[in-house]
Amino acid sequence: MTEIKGALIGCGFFAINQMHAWQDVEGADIVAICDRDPERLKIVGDQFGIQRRYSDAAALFADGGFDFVDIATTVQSHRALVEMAASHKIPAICQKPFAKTLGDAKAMVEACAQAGIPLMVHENFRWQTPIQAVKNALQSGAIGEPFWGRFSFRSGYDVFSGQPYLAEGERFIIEDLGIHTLDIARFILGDVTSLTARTKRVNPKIKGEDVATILLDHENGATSVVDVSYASKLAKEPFPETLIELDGTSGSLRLSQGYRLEVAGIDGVTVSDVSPRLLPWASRPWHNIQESVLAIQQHWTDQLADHGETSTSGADNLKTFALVEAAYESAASGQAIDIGAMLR
Ligand code: NAD
Ligand code: 89V
Repeated sequence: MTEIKGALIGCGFFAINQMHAWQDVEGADIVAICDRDPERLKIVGDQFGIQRRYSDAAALFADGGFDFVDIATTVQSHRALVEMAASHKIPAICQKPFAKTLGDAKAMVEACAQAGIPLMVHENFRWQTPIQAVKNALQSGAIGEPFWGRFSFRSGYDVFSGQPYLAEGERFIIEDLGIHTLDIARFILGDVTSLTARTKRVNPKIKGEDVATILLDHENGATSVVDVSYASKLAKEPFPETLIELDGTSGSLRLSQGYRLEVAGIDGVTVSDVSPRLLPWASRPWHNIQESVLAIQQHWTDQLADHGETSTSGADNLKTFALVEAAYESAASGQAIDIGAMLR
């Protein structure tokens, strides 16, 4: 099989997972890396044996020699780098959060559409083994038509030691973590028509909100709650598990801590272990996220080879990103937000 060649921009904390996953992906290889920080460039270049190293993305694109770019920088540079990829007609993966504003995100989707290149947002949480298991159980019809859901991520894990910038932004949990949980809610129950949110900051050492409770109305008539917290001190730390409750016309489903999936439906009650694999390069408790990084990057590679649309394309992710913007707007105004109006 001919390997598709990629270049990765941004050799920071999370890029290590992406580089490990690229080594495992069938059909793709990273041939060049770029970071404006020489120390990060050296660490990642040496660890993964990449000789082509750039401190400037413009120079990387000018030299070319790759079929896609994986943008693993933080949000500030996403729009400029995606537009640079579009101007060179290079298919692009962009980390979440996709952009700083919905306006920027729409412009990035438009730039890639004009250039005729695929764009995928690295929205990996829906690719987690337990989330895929919930989706499959629902699609099997076991619980009938879902009318209510809860998507919950409550933790006291110290995310700031690995990602210190998370303590510094005006916005925190919805933009960084809730974005994944909102995407899972869309993935499981479908698109959203309106949203109401309330937020809080409990940890006095950080700038943004660390607790959010969001009520969603889905197009199919279901109602769901997305609740996220980094201020919850629990008896057993669940990081980074998303817990799910779904009630349907013929039964119910519960994804609970420890990757336990219970389905009570037309065929009785089944309980299964939907734990992720511990990949050789992964470490607990991150292995759930790390396995999903491999899954989404394999999906990108397969779709690029087959000229198919990715599950979390830029266009798809606008509908998740709109929920993030709407949640902040609703928390500030106290009002419900019409999502359709934001996307028009
Ligand atoms: P980081 O700050 O550790 O790394 C970012 C790197 O990008 C840095 O080394 C920086 O020097 C480099 N960089 C920034 N702008 C650049 C530019 N214009 N050109 C070249 N290099 C540039 O950040 P991180 O924690 O690795 O996070 C990166 C992104 O990954 C964020 O958007 C974050 O939200 C996301 N993330 C996703 C997950 C997930 O599960 N999907 C988990 C953690 C982080
Ligand atoms: O997925 C993320 O973006 C991470 C974390 C799971 C720690 O919130 O920042």
